[in-house]
Amino acid sequence: PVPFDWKDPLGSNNTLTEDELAIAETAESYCQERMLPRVLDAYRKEEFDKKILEEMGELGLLGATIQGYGCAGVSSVASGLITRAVERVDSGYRSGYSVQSALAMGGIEEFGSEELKEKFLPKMAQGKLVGCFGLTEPNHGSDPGSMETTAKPHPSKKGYFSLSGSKTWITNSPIADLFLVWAKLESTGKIRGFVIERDQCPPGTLETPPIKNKNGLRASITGMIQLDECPVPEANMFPDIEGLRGPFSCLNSARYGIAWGTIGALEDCIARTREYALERKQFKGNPIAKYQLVQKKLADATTDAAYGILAAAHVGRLKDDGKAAPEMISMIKRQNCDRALVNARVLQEVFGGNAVSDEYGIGRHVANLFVTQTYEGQSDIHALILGRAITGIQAFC
Ligand code: TGC
Ligand code: FAD
Repeated sequence: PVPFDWKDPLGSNNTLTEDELAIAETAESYCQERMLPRVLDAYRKEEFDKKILEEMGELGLLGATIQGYGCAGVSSVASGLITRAVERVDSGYRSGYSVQSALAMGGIEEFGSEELKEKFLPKMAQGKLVGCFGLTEPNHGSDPGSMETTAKPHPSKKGYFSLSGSKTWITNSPIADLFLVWAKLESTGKIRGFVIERDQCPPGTLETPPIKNKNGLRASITGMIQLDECPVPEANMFPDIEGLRGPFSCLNSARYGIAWGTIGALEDCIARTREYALERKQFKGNPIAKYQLVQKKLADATTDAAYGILAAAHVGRLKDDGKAAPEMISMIKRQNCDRALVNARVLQEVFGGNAVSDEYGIGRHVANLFVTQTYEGQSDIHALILGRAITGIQAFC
């Protein structure tokens, strides 16, 4: 019989191409050798090292699905494998990476003018320009359609818009060079996308204070975007997209990535728990891995991880064929985030008191996975998106 591999229980690696396996190998080696040694300190100090994006850029891992502009042009499955490798280390590193690649670069690539793409994408691919994505506001999270940030013609600068409003909980904002901000055009009331360049903003028109003392995702930097009559060139508005379809199209790619990434975090929890359970002895010198209740926890988690990867890979193939409905992405984002969080919380029990020490890594994953279940559409919101698609009736309000 074919031997069972607990690290790849349903043989998902057999469905990958040679190129995808090579990209996964590059990403896994980088993440384990260069990222993992930094994460505990970064998490304790609540610091994100910007150099990480430059290092990933050197390896061709940023904006990897984009064709041209210095990007690798790989498959959606390959980009999922990168995301899984990064989040195996930490969801916060994956956040910084996803916002750069899927939300900021992805948005510019999908909706930006040729001029914007040529100006920004090559430097973003090298990690030399850091991007962020501003949709959420203090009063509007799950319901971004009610946003209050506005854009109107600038009163004194011809050819410029003036943007005012606040975005909050924005990954990368305190260190970003570029801000993809969604705002309502005052003349039409329609949502439009704007690229704001930090170094072009007069003093006092753009502030990006960090949000400190988070109890999850501490290796990622999060902040606000405060705009006070910020002048933005008309050429920096996305020309042909209006309404929520703009930000939600970017979110399709980022949510797809989270479906892969959270399983990477769960796989790390499984590996750590297995190792601990084989070493820790209780009752007559038995390793706790010998006990049935501990084995069940590992069996449940490993099963959910294996199903999660196959579903993400399947949707990735459909995405590249233009056959992935947004609701499929809602389904895998919700399911993989929820199952990763539930299983990580259960596996944490296997560490006993040691679960409380950050040296064991499991508590960090649990705290991070709560955030992944919340951002890019909280799980209940994705349930309602699915409910609407199943019944034809929307239940949001
Ligand atoms: P609704 O009527 O559903 O749709 C409005 C327009 O948008 C279109 N649309 C989509 N287009 C492409 N892809 C999708 N997934 C789409 N979903 C909707 C839709 O066709 C329509 O287009 P049009 O042309 O007819 O106007 O809008 P609604 O206001 O009823 O929305 C409801 C709801 C709940 C689905 C939506 O607001 C929602 O998804 N809320 C969740 C908010 C969210 O996900 N925020 C994410 C912020 S970014 C973030 O968290 C980044 S964290 C990253 C990190 O650190 O890793
Ligand atoms: P709310 O919308 O207030 O929801 C609170 C609760 O109410 C949730 O459980 C929700 O499911 C529930 N709820 C709301 N409406 C309904 C309803 N109709 N029916 C049933 N239940 C409902 N945003 C960005 O734009 N860019 C970023 O880079 C970004 N990064 C983030 C990083 C971190 C660390 C965090 C924590 C958040 C980030 N976010 C970002 C914001 C994130 O997308 C929002 O937090 C999320 O969309 C939820 O919005 P909210 O926090 O306002 O919660």
